[in-house]
Amino acid sequence: MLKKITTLASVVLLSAVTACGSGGGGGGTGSSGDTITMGFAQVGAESGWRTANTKSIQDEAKAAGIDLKFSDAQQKQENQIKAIRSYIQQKVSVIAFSPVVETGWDTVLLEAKRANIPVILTDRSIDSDDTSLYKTFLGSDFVEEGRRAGDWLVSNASGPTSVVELQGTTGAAPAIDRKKGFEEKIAAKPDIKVVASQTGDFTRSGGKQVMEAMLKSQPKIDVVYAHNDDMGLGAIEAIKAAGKVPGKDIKIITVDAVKDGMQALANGEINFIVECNPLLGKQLMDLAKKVVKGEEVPARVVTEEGTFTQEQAKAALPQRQY
Ligand code: GYE
Repeated sequence: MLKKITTLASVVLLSAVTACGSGGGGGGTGSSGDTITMGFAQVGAESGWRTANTKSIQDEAKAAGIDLKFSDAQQKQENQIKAIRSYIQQKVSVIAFSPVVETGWDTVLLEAKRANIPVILTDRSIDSDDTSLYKTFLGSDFVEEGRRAGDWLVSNASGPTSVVELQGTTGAAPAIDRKKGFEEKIAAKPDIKVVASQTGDFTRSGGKQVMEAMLKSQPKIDVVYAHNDDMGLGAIEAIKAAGKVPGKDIKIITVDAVKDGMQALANGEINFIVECNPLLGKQLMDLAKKVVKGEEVPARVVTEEGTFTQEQAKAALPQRQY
């Protein structure tokens, strides 16, 4: 499984359920004619992954003839809630968003439901008992990504190994799940210990800052596990500034596989990357058309992904789109 590379995202459809709700999937009252209007509340522009994700959504909305209203919440939940409320007021046909954190969405999503506007979760999920608040969730399996990172370390570590973890945004699904999957796998080797774990907020500057502090406070660091490429790239800067060689003195594992990360992997500064595919636009627009028509959609759509070693990164880089 570790060796498997998927260059193009394909889709695994899990449990198909009926798109419930009051006929027609709601919404649409404010759209002119047959044009679908989508309100999309993006997390922010915190990483290379996010930039590629935003471009995919904008390009594919255009290609699908969907009128896209797009907002950037600058990593703040309150901004996303405001954007969703404004989409409700504008009576868009469908709302899609990538929740910055997992909890605290019930109230605003209930407002959307009462306004009869269907909601699609993309990329990140929410933690709510009420699954009627959204029609479907399209995105990666973040626990599995964490497991793949842990598997690699278990097969490649020898002797006592001190790991520092750079976590994503506190409370975000990918931060919670990537930690969980990784811990699950390294538990098999008690020699591997996470000696420090802190958030770098999924940004390059955050990763650099946290790594600088860890290099000062930790007597021995063998491995960095960063929840995304950008934080790993920030950590590389800090490691170099401390006079150490990234990829050799300190091994680095990241998640995403965006171009800058893949380049660092090919150069030997990162040791292993778990892929997370940001190109969700096409699948999102297809789902949006269906929920607006009131058609059946699967409750969960999982993007299929692989992993990259240094050699595999060298081979894949020339064709990498993002
Ligand atoms: O891994 C990270 C971004 O939610 C999967 O968010 C996404 C994550 C991605 O900031 O780079």
